[in-house]
Amino acid sequence: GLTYPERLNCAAELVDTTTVRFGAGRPAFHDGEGGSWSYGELRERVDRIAHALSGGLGLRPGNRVLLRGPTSPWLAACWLAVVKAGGIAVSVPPEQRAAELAFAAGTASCSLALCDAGSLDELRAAGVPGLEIVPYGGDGPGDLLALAGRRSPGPYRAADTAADDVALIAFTSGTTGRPKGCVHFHRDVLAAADTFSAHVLRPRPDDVFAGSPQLAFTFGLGGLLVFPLRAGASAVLLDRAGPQQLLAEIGRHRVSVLFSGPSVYRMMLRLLDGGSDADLSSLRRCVSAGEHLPDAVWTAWYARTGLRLINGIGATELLHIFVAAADADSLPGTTGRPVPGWQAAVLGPDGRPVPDGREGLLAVRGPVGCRYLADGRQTEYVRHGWNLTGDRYVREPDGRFRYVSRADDMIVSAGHTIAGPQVEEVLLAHPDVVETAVVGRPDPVRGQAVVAYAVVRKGVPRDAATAAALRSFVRARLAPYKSPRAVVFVDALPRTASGKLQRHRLRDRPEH
Ligand code: 3SK
Repeated sequence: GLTYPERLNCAAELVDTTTVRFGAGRPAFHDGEGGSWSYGELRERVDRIAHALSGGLGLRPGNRVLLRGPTSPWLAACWLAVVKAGGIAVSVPPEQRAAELAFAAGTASCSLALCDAGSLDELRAAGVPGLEIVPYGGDGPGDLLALAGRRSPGPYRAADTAADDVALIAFTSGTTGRPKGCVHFHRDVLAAADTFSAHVLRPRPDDVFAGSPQLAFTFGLGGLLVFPLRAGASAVLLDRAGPQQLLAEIGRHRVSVLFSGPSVYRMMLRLLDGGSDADLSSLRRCVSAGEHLPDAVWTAWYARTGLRLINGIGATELLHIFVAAADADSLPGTTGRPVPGWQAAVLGPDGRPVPDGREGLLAVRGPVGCRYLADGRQTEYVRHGWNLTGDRYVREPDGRFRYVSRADDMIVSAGHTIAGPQVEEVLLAHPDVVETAVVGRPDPVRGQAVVAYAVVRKGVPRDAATAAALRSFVRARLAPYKSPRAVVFVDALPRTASGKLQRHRLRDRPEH
């Protein structure tokens, strides 16, 4: 098992220990505008901000600090400074609006907010009583960096935190219902790096990390901050990079480790098929998580790059990835095996493991646990010492775990149980389909009817003939009862800020 000293500050480990171990001159961050920070510069800036926080701003260990801004080296430095000073980082994505900010800041009892200048109005509009709002990144009066001064008051001594003191509160992006705050300790942050990253990614100090997830999500926090810094590597920190920008930055920075989700890989593939001359020769590790990876994306990425996508499933509740596949284990149709340090099982309705080959609920346990911030849904997520992720899986006889669906994505139609994602997978193999979501619509005869929402390629008629063609495409490949009774053409699918499909919004649609 992983053991950490009783007193541990994860930010000090990530910045100070790494700087001493690998050298202050090595690159830590690159931004999207040609700027780079060395580890020495990162350390000096983190310390300067930490001095300002615990000096002029009166931050005390245990205080919660809201962080809102585009992913950038300065946002990363603020996160590290808050945690180094013993504060608790509560990151929210820059897309969140006043009501969502008020919910996060209120639920997490934040007393201070650090934000980019562009976030000021929205944060003020949130009207959170007692919340001091301090911008960073400019140099005006009241700005964090002006408070921090141009010259360092010297090294900052990290707060003497315990390994199981809280370092961060991360909100689930909420594919359904109200977001939940997930509480994580200093040791959890390092455990994510020392399990998934150390054993599956196996990063090297000369690696350059980049990706599409934002630092506000734990997927991005791990992939773009914690994992590179733990390994002495560097990261390209980009503001909401889309597929086009990502392709360009991979070549520009010689990115070797890429973090993204299936839909961004799919969009990058489309650009590459459309003649993009992006240079991907530096890539050696490509991680896909956040959503189920369709086989077609795995196969096309392999054909295009010769790289096996590292498929993974993680959760905000458990900080990062706990089941994954890399190298020879990475094949289409499997999420892989428990990451070393983690255990996984598939449980039946009685809470006991089902035989291999049978479907059930994925249950995992390991060095990081789910601790919701004052939310009764804790007892649904944690049962009998297992964390129940809400995904249906099969464990194959060879020990690999195969994704079936989200537990609430099952459609029960005329006595048949149908996994929406299985139908989606087939539709995605049709050349006219760009994106799709398959859900159950209440039906007086069948209980539920299978309905496909589809985004089709530009120029393809959104008419009855195309719908019929898609339905027969599915019928030719799956049992006929799985074929959609209706196909609804849409411009885009509803997604959370982190890109996860919100099937419940389709189920709730009026025309449904
Ligand atoms: O959704 C996921 O698969 C995930 C992966 C890593 C970290 C966080 C999340 C939610």
